[in-house]
Amino acid sequence: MNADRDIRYDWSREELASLYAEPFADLIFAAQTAHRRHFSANRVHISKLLSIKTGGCPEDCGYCPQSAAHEAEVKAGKLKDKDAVLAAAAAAKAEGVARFCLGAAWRAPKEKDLDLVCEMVREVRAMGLTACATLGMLTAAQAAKLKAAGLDYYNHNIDTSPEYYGSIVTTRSYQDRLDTLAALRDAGIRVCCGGIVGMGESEADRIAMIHTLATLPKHPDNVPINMLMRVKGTKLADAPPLSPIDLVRTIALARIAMPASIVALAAGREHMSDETQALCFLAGVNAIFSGDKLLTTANPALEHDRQLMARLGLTAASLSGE
Ligand code: SAM
Ligand code: DTB
Ligand code: SF4
Repeated sequence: MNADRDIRYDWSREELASLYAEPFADLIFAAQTAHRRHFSANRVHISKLLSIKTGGCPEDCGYCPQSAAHEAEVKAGKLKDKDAVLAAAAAAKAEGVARFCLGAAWRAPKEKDLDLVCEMVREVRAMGLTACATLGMLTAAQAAKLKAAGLDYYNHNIDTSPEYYGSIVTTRSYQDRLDTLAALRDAGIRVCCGGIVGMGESEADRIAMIHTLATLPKHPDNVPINMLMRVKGTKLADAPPLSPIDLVRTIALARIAMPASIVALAAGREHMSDETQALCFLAGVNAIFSGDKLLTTANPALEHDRQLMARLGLTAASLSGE
């Protein structure tokens, strides 16, 4: 059977809600079936993040320690220089990482800064790494510039449901996010787009978030699911913890609704048991970030991840993506 035949864009919220509510074993079985139709079941893509410009961001995203509206213990810095970025990329490559992602705490890049990032992207790719970036909102011309520099992926999350978005961010709209996603698609850059769970959202919000992603004109190539890292000083520092079972159900839903997309377990692994992570892999996760730091928050140590992958019989996808 042609594996692409099960890629659908006509999901309804009701249909996704009834999948989400299925008996756990049935939901996981459906997710595994979808996963195995499109991917090698035990292969995981490993990316590494580097914050190239940290803190002092003018946006007020309630979850983010880098927002200037928050009093989190993040020191604002300038754009890192190219040599420092390339040294970090070389170290990541030596650790077996295939994708290197440059993150900047900007609402949108300034032209001069974008040119510097384009130079970094060119050199990261020349090292044989897949290059990703997340720099905030982009115009069509900026997306085209990044494409010309060879950028493989751009991360831009919708974060949550359209209904809940305004309770989390007020300095930009859901439509702004969708507009940047359209600019990326038009430029031919692969899209990395997902969201965050554990922000006090309802089950309906989690389902609506997956629905939004699965009914975009094209499914994102990568879907990162972040468990909120609750950071002191941010608006969501005291958000009620989400049960890992709900995280796993959300992941399974993403896997079923977007079967050919890479689904990443992004932020939050630091506070998850090995068993929760094993369930996430079982539900269709096939990507993680490695290294003990994400952008500003903690992530499991490389050695711990290596052992966990070995215990689960998971292997890292190579630089060629196989
Ligand atoms: N400033 C750019 C933007 O917002 O698009 C790029 C960097 S931003 C830190 C990348 C993504 O990280 C956000 O869209 C959000 O989904 C995620 N993120 C930020 N803070 C987080 C936290 N405390 N816990 C989980 N995910 C978080
Ligand atoms: C994504 O969805 N998660 C990553 C990546 N894309 C850029 C970022 C997580 C950041 C977590 C908070 C921090 O470390 O500052
Ligand atoms: Fe700025 Fe991005 Fe953090 Fe929002 S998520 S405050 S845009 S760095």
